[in-house]
Amino acid sequence: MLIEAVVVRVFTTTAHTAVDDAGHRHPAPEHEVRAALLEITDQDGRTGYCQVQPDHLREPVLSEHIRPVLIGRDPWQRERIWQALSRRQRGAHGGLTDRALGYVDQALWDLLGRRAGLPVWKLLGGARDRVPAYASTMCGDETPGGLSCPEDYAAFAERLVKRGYRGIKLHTWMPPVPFAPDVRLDIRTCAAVREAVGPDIALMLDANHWYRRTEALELGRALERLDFSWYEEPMDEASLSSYRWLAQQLAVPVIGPETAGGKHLVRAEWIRAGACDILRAGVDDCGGIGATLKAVHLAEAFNIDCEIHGNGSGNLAVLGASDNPRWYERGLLHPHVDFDQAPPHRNTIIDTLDVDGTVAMPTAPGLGDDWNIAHIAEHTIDTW
Ligand code: LLH
Ligand code: MG
Repeated sequence: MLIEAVVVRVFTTTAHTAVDDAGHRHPAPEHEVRAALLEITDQDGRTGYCQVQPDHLREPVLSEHIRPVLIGRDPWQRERIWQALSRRQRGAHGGLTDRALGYVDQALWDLLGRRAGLPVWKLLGGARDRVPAYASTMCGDETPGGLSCPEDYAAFAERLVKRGYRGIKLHTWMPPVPFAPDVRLDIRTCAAVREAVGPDIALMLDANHWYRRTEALELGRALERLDFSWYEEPMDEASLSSYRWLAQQLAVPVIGPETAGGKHLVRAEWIRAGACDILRAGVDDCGGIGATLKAVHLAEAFNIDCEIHGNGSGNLAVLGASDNPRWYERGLLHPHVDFDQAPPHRNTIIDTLDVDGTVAMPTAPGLGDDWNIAHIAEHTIDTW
């Protein structure tokens, strides 16, 4: 059964968050946004879906790179398709991103799972049927009672623990917030949260991503004293040497790389260089489910964890298929946003939190997303 159509369907939906000038997400009044689904359909009329950023998968990318590889190909040749796309990246000069490969890979896995009548995490190995979730906060802001000061973070952390979370990751302040970045403020915030939740809750920090080495070291030393479980992206990840320098001086585990290009290959270099104690990969950064699993298994072979960046069904599929990530990243969360409310284009959310702080793997065939197909059809504004 061969692939017959590859379409991006753009539709409108509503959101309660928006990104600032630097791409960090914050609460916003309810407003209409554009979203999109990548749909890969076979000759039987079965379709695999992946939600995509419409501006990250434009028509020229589909027509010049993706359709020529996929149309007429057996979807069960998923790795062959991925390798063909991966090799096209060099000649595409940035036009075919790791993210685009990730979207295609997830939609293909969804199609294969639906064809097999199995959830993808089971097809991939079935390592566990639920995973502990950590609460991942939004970045700091200037909203009183939001995430505007150490006391706000501490109060929010107490709420999260009552909700069942056994782990919390703080994203602190980053520009364009006018008083950011500020190492001392980050330290005071981490201390306030540790004080609020006590010693038994795992805490992690994802701080300003552009500190200098000396600032990153000062912050890392404080995290050691506060018994944090990991320290994430305090510097530009393009500098492997800086992370090696940092990891060699700190006892708190340094995790990375989250956003560096180069898929599983660059992650091998980070392990080899001793630039991280915990590896990091996610389906949208690393080129899809297959490539993220390569990174996870690579880490396993070195007896290190690989923590998964981001939420969603593709990342859950990886988590259900492996056991050296410890956590699912649930968020981004904020005291003023109801994360449990499904947006209109979904009937239910994929990652309901149970009282014990875990999330169950989906049971439906494929990736398990519960799309509101009627809403999407009625609100479609473009297809390419
Ligand atoms: O800078 C941000 O807005 C966050 O760090 C964001 O990228 C988030 O996805 C993240 O890093 N989670 O770990
Ligand atoms: Mg991060």
